[in-house]
Amino acid sequence: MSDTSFLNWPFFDERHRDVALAVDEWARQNLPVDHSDVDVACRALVDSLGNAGFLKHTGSDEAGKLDVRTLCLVRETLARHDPLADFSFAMQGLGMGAVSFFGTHSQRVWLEKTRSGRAIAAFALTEPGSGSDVANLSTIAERVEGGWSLSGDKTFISNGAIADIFVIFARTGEAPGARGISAFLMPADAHGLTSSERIEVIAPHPLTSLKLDRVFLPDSALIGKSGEGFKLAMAVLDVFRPTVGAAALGMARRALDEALERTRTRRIQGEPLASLQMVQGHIADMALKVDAAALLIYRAAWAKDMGAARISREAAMAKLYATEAAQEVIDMALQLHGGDGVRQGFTVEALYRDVRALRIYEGASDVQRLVIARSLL
Ligand code: COS
Repeated sequence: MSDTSFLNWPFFDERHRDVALAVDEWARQNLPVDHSDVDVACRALVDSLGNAGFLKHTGSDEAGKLDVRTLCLVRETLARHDPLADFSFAMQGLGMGAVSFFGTHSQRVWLEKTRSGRAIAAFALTEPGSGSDVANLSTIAERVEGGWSLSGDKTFISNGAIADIFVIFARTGEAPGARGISAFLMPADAHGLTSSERIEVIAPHPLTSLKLDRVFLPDSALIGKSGEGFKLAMAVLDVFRPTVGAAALGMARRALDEALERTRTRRIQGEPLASLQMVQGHIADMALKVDAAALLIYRAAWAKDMGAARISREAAMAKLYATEAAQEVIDMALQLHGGDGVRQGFTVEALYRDVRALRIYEGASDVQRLVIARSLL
């Protein structure tokens, strides 16, 4: 196992240490899984993570509690062993985040299913014409008798083809821009909803576009108040952005472990690579980035768990720093592997591909800079 001394930091209680060790033990026995068919792999991962009891941490319990430190610890541990397992875990949380925080009693029935692995969740926000610019999304939800009729296109929807339930954002038009958007709970079998295009990416996972053609959703599908969907989306992202940082941290820890192993065993001029001071300098920089990322991530998670109303700045700092630092740590680990670093079948080669999207999804790095700067200005 990687260095676990960080678990003694004052951010954590005994239950956090227990969960981190339990997930690591489970991951050693069950991961990595076969990625040759990612849809099959993700369905199986949701099933096995549910059976192991870990998915309960992805949503709030009956008392409304969701522990962000636990979410982060599970994500970093899974990502260290198999980034696809982290993806399957994380999507249950992000997908159902709005229901966790703002769902009605009847909407929470879905949460029970996603927290046990009996249903797969997805978060449908991004559109072909609006990625970072959420306030200008154009999927329309029109008022009809007994509910709403939704039409439009969504894209880059993780779990798009395999989800049972979506939280979807659409324009209800109370006001222009951010103040005219609402959130809805939409089952995958809703009439008029199709998964329109498969999107193949640098590190494959079940990613598709969605088409909505007059999809009827009843009044009971509205999450929170109409017109407040933008704030709701941002509140959910505030909680999940530190967890993206945690996934990046798990990948960076793994890369550091791989670099340590490589430089201790690979010999140059009769000595281990690690005996070179220049290599030691790189190792030191990697370890520094790992710890700095962890401090920002668990500061944000701890602040939320302690009851902070809003952690936008802390969350943005955690996501921005941890994902950028992980990219650098993994790049250096790859470099220290020489030619083997770019060979398929080597862990660092896969990590190099796996980490890249994290600097883009759930708010690209420049969006995080914007959030941080606005909080200061
Ligand atoms: N929590 C609660 N309310 C928030 C909020 C948050 N974190 N962030 C913004 N708001 C509120 C603002 O206070 C403002 O409210 P008022 O109209 O009452 O003043 C409203 O929401 C609009 O905010 P703002 O003017 O900052 O919106 P912008 O259009 O400028 O957007 C960014 C801000 C770019 C930060 C936002 O669109 C964003 O995060 N984009 C990235 C989206 C993303 O992560 N996509 C990935 C999807 S999942 S892969």
